[in-house]
Amino acid sequence: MFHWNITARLAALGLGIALAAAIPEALPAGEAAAAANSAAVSIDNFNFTPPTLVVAPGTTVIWTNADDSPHTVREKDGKFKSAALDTDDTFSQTFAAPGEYEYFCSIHPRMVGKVVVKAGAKLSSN
Ligand SMILES: [Cu+2]
Repeated sequence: MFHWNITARLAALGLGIALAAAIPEALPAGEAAAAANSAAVSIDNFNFTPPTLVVAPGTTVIWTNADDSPHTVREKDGKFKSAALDTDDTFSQTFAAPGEYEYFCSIHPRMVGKVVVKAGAKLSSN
């Protein structure tokens, strides 16, 4: 009779994980400019304020829901749309192309607003 005393040794796996985490040290100039150029729309008391916002191309518009009710921000042709925003939630959209962007709240369609993007527009202050 043979008794096979087998020692199973797990070879340590040499996992050569090459973490190619290329983290850019600086944003491209265009993104930095966009980040610096932002405008705010408040959603309060079932209104978008200001109802019409005029911005320069490249501006990021940030909507903040200051209401207790959920709201959405939805462009009428679906160019952009937010998820339902709860209180204090925000939605951002950067506008590169000049034009008029009408939007509404899909939960309360009577709530409407507009972003006008045109070259040379001053940054609106609320
Ligand atoms: Cu709403």
